[in-house]
Amino acid sequence: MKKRLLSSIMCALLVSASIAGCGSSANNTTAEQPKTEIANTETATSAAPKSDSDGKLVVGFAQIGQESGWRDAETMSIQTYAKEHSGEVELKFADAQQKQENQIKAIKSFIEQDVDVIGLAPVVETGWDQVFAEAQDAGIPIVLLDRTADVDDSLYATFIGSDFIEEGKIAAKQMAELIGGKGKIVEIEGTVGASAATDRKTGFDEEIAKNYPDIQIIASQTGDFTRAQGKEVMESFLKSNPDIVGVYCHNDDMALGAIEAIKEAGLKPGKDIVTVSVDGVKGIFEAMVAGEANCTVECNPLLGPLFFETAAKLRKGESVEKWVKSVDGVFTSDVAADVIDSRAY
Ligand code: GZL
Repeated sequence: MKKRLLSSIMCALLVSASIAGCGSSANNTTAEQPKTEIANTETATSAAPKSDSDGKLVVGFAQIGQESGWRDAETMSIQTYAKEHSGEVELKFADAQQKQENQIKAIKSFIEQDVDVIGLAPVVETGWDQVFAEAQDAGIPIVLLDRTADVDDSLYATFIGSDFIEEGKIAAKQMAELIGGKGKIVEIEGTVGASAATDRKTGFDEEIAKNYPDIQIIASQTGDFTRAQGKEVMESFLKSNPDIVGVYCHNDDMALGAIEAIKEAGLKPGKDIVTVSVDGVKGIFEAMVAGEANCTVECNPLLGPLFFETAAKLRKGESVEKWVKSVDGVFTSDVAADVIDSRAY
């Protein structure tokens, strides 16, 4: 930390004159992204710009992979923001291909490169203590994006993401309404150990158990948040359970796979078997317009601007909320045709 502080002071002295031109406050006000601002480095006297980054905010982001349309939308949001603000930010981006060890390697590399802030969408909740402590020892704050990690909250600066338990509860209420409060349903879960899967299951299952005694969840299995595995799991459910009236999927991509399986079994998705899922990606709106899906609980992936805004605050030494909660909506098939063209992802 001392090394960093000393080099930062030297660096600030050496480059303070040169950053006068490159600091700017930028409002990203394009329709599809929420309005946000990046810190103006001219006024960030306490900023510790890197000598090799011309005073820019240098961020390392360890992304999970490309498992779903939602994930691709989040990646686009992050990379687009960095590109549109290339005068103020430098993004080092790693795609971990769904492997925690690759995310850990990326974080270690970002520490070696002495970035200002590290961003991470933790593929699973556990196994982060050691590398988070290394980042803390190096004086580099960690921002968790869209999934949480099971560590002491002193080891990360903030979590930017949705309330997955609430998403699960909302999905349960929607499912109950769609099936008239009774019948046998199945559940296709996200990645084993991922906070988004664990909490969407908790929220849904507890709501059903507490308020809908005539609804039975007769099977529940992971589809790893992918369309292909969602289809495989639904095929197996259909083979062993002829009387399913609804399927709850932890994301839309698995629901789209389940819809394929329902159709190949000669049944009508959205009618014989209703679907409730989470994310709000374009594909599920298209399925709802076609009458093949019934409800999606939105989970906003366009977190790029908020992520960089938060990183800029942390670099300036400002404090941030421990949980910056996304605000999400709920969309049913009766409104899908009206809103599909305005969807940003
Ligand atoms: C939610 C995010 C989940 C999405 C999936 O914040 O972590 O991961 O719901 C994605 O589509 O794979």
